[in-house]
Amino acid sequence: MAGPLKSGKAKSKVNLSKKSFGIVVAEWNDEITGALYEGAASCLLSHGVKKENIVRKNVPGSFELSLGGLWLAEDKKIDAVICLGCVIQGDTPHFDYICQAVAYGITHAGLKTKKPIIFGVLTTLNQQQALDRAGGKLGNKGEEAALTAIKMLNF
Ligand code: DLZ
Repeated sequence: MAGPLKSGKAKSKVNLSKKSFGIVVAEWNDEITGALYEGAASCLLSHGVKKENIVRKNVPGSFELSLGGLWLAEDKKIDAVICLGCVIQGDTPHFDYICQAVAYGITHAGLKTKKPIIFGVLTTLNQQQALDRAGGKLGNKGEEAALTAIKMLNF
């Protein structure tokens, strides 16, 4: 296999109908992050996760995903968290600061809570690269993030 499972079905030994997922969605670039959410949620549903066991929370931007993810993971009812965002490079170095901060923050939140907190953040050079990865010609990274969460619950 050249990389992780990007779409389709993941085998699950755990009963996913009994698992709860938190999905944190950044409002910046909401056309993209909305599509990532649809990909993640439909993937979870197709694996037997109950609709009522998918909790969506929005945060303003990708920078806030770490704290939003941490808060959801601290909830005893939540088994895994998926963080969805899209940072598009601009003229200033904001891109590097936000990407580094959110990558570190999500890692830290997972280690602190000992729960899977998945990094579903697109870090692209332009809008087209983001569209390609949010249901376009390169698939949907939200779906990939959901499959990663399922795999981690099967660790
Ligand atoms: C400020 C900012 C900029 C310039 N670009 C993005 C972006 O491309 N994607 C994204 O998710 N958020 C962006 N933000 C907002 C920051 O993530 C954050 O919400 C603000 O800096 C407030 O903390």
